[in-house]
Amino acid sequence: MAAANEAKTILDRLGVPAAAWGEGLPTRSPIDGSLGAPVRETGDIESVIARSATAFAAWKRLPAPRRGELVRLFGEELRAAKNDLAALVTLEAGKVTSEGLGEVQEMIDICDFAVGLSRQLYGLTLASERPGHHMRETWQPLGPVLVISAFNFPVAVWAWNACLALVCGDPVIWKPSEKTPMTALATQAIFERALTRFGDAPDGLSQVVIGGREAGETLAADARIPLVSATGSTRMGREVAQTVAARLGRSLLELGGNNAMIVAPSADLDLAVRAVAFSAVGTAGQRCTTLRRLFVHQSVAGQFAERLTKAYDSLPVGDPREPGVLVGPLIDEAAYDAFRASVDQGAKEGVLIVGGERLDRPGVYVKPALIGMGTAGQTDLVKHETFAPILYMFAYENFDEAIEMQNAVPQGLSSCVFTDSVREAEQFLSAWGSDCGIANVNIGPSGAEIGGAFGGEKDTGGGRESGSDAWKAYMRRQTQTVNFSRDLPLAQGVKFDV
Ligand code: UN1
Repeated sequence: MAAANEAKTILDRLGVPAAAWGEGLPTRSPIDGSLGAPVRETGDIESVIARSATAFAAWKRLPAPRRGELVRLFGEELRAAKNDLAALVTLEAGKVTSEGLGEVQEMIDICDFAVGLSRQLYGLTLASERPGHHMRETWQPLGPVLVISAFNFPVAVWAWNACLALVCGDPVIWKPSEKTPMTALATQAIFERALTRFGDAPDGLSQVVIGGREAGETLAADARIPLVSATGSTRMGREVAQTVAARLGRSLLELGGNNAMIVAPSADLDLAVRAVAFSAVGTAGQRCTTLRRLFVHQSVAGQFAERLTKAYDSLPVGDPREPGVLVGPLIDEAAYDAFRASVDQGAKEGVLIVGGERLDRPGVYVKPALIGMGTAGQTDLVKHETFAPILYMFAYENFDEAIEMQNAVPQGLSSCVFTDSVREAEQFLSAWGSDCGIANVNIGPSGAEIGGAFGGEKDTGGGRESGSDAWKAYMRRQTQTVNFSRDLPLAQGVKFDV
């Protein structure tokens, strides 16, 4: 059966209503390039926003732990549907089976995190300068949150946003990537099971908008949506940020990465080779945290390149459903064009050490490319994020220079160093070190856990999602002062007696 039709069978099983299909976006599987039935485009965006605003009025009145109960039920439904949803992620985004399962696990994990959080939306007690006064800081629900998600994490990144937003008291409007509408509809169907069990949730608490760029623009421009959380390219993020800023809304951006690894002379090279393999070629190089630049100390660069070449040579590329396959397809032909152009340019600027070929089969399957750049500087090619499995390898002489090079790109998402030197590791993690949102030691740059705040600086957009105190972005901070005295002292000692 064509992969796109297989996906349809799963959607039917998950209870996606027949009305979801119709005139609108085509569905597609990158596994074999097959087209499925189109999904209906959302016609009336105005009523989606209106429903969300109405839902907010009711949802914010429920106590946060009760809101957490909905997310707890959602986590249960996800556990029950894990295999189906993971299979869909594989069929629609092309991830290998284990990564598809991992993506759904990431959703389950954030559910658990959000449930705990629903009892821990802590504020502060502040010291008032006035006698007989209490001052505190409280976090209040914010309002409808728009989540714009990308094809490469078609469901997990929505879940990071949605689970936090829901416990914070905010309804969610989801505009998934045009490339992955089916996983979004499936997730919505699973969420609705949790809603039914929950009972008294307002209508329109979570809605999916199927559509293209225009739909996203209309939503982003609407002042009834106080927060827009967008994941995708820097180009898209810039547009969204400007639209949202023009109406003084808030945006939370998780955009491009150009993530690096430094391999120091003392590094455990076995570990480093394995880390490079997962982070540079996993998800066919289509994670925002994918390793794209490698700086290896010149004393070990030769042997490291050799070992990497061997690893790259034996990479199983193919149908992501097959056991043993580690590299699935690129999402579409446009992704291939970008891959081809960058690999060809890289071969001119440096040496194409291994990979770069396209496999002769339906779908876009490529051999991940390793390009040696020697001791050259970083050109525009290297500074640009090509969303494909291409790794540029440089040799470095001096650790400070390696850090400087790793920071000398417009993006600032993830970074890592492989070293056994405490000095190097601690320098990398210091203010003189990595300028990224994520900095790791003896771990690759991708595959972050949900418990940490996820995001990065510069062209990556500056937003933080998922763990730590990222929840605060989904709430409104309120400073409260209460006078329990029988006097009315003014702050700063101002006198105003009438
Ligand atoms: C993304 O590629 O948009 O750290 C998110 C990781 C994943 C999330 C990636 N947990 O690679």
